[in-house]
Amino acid sequence: MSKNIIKRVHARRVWDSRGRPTIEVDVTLRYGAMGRAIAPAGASTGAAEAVELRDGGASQGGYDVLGALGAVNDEINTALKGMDVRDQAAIDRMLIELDGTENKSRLGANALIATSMAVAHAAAAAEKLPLWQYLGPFGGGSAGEQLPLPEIQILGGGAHAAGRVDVQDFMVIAVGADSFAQALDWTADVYRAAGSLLADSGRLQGVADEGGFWPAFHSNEEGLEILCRAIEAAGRTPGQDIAISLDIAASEFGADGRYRMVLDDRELDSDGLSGLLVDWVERYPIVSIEDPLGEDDPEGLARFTWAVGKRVQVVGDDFLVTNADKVLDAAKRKACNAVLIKPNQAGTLSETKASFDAANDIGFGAIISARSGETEDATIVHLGVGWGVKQLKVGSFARSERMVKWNEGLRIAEAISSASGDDLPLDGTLPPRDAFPWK
Ligand code: 2PG
Ligand code: MG
Repeated sequence: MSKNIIKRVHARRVWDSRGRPTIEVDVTLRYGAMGRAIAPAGASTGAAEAVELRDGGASQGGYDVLGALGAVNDEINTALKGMDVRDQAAIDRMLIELDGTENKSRLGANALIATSMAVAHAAAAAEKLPLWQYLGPFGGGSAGEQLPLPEIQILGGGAHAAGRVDVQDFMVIAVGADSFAQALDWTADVYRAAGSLLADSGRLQGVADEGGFWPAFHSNEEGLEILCRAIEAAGRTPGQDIAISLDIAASEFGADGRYRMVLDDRELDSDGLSGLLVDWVERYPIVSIEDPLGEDDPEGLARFTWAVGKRVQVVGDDFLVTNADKVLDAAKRKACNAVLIKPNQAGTLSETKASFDAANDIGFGAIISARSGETEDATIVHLGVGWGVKQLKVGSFARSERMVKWNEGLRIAEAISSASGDDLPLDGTLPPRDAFPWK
């Protein structure tokens, strides 16, 4: 039907949460329906991620995106004009072929992912459906009627806080919450409590890239202690109501099996770091650890997963870069048991979905995730609900580029309950507890 035919693909330059330029794409259809999406940007990127195209040079410290912008407005617009917006697979194939490189470095993963996501939004708009619904059960998709379980950062470190703490994300997961809204309520209390604890002890230095507190700690382990105390101060039981999740982002402070933890003033080999984390797992209510070892250390990851993988979710982010083949390979090696799903690491929605499908096929857990550089774009929440991804990571519980995602989840929760006719709670059904890899 011609209402689904792409008339124009147009990019403009907008700004992300770090004040850097990024790409926004509008896909307009023949009868005027329009979809819009913005590319996010990582700071602790995996070496094998699809490459975002930055201009280099003097403009905006080298971060400008005029090359990627031109790619959308010229080549991509010409190629996609006249295509049926519902055929996401064909459009993504066209984008991949047009780029022609292994890592999307010619047109840029930022140009491609903003286009690919805007195409999905336009297809949903033509059907007058929100994206989650277009992708999900009411649009003939396969997802359930659940909101993903939020994984929310309380303290930020690593590349998001000038390396002041080596561990990148100290997060909480409200494992005992009954609904999406309750998980947010509980986490808001923990976030506030952590802020007060840090301020009262004079250790509050600021707020890191994703909105988590940026603390002046004497050791990485202090972060775990503060999390437990904040959970208790919020009136919850650590481990039972609210558990701890870490993103070690180990590739940021180690390579070739050597890890330098600056705050703890120690250098560890692969088994040393692994041992330290196993010790933390024994002593703190940790249910999930992301990138515990470097992306170049699959044997170490396999040893770590062997040690804790029955009771802890071991997540590959930099290690798997949202790549279906790498997910399958990791499963064979038994290196980790879950994958972080970031659309811009893959470069197109079809490739992103393929890595999620691969995870499902082999029984890996999956977390759909934002980047440290974000905007008002809330597409990942729609993908999470529409595809049926069980966990969602978008940073902390502050700053609008984060809150826009949590708030979109609340709106979707309400819409699901009124659209379903079943007796679903307005505040968002969460996946059953035994759905998580750490159970
Ligand atoms: C990560 C993300 C989000 P970045 O490592 O998981 O926390 O960070 O976007 O910088 O890669
Ligand atoms: Mg990570």
